[in-house]
Amino acid sequence: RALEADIERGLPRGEFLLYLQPRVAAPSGTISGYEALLRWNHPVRGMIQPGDFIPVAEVSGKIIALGQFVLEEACRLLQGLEERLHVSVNVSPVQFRHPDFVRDIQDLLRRSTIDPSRLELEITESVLIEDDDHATAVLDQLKTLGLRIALDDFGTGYSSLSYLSRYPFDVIKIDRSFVDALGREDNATAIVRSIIDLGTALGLHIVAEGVETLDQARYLADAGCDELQGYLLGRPAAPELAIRQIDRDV
Ligand code: G
Ligand code: G
Ligand code: MN
Ligand code: NA
Repeated sequence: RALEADIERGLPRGEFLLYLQPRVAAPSGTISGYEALLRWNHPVRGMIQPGDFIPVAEVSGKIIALGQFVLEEACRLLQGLEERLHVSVNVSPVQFRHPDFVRDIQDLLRRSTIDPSRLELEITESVLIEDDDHATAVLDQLKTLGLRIALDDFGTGYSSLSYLSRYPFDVIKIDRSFVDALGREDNATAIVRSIIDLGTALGLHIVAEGVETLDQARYLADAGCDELQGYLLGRPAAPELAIRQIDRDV
């Protein structure tokens, strides 16, 4: 595949970069951190979204080098950010299952001066389905290193609830489909409220994704959501632009 060879050539040439999307505390609206979202500034095709190259990178194994780049870049960005701010990165299932995953993160943290708790790994349920004992061991080791672990796209998988009790998550990110349905579908408010109550009862930090309207933000803040993320609060942007964005009221 041409795209596959392009990834290999583009990585050392600096064609990949992290965009940052703000996460804000609810209800204050103060920026608490950012989600890192990978972009590819391809010399011929222009800016390519991750949905168009991550699947190729996963099949070809290039996701390992890309994922390592993302983690290193996130640590580098964290060095330049205020110490109260965190950065979350998305971890591919292929990356998560690679035998060197934990060791590479350990090496990275040893080379860096950041507090590991400022780095959050977002994993989806697809990471956990395959092989429980391995996933449990990896998550336990990551926790021991001091990282925070988020369950991304919460509520979209098959057994979200059993995962919550089985694995040591710190954060759940409510999938944007639920946020989008707020005020439009009858059951949406009940579902969102139940997720927040359940997560809170389990001592988890609750983040809502895909917040686009002030009504959604107010509802989520009232229901006890800890952090909000979405176009209302800020779009993914190049780091130098994203970190210039100011806190806003919700
Ligand atoms: O950035 P966007 O706005 O288009 O992201 C689309 C999808 O790509 C999301 O599911 C997101 O989790 C995923 N994604 C974005 N950046 C990364 C990354 O650095 N690594 C992995 N594995 N997935 C990413
Ligand atoms: O799968 P994950 O949750 O990592 O995906 C993040 C994706 O969600 C990115 O593609 C990002 O651009 C997108 N995103 C972030 N905020 C919003 C939003 O408010 N609305 C919509 N539709 N997408 C969003
Ligand atoms: Mn994510
Ligand atoms: Na998500």
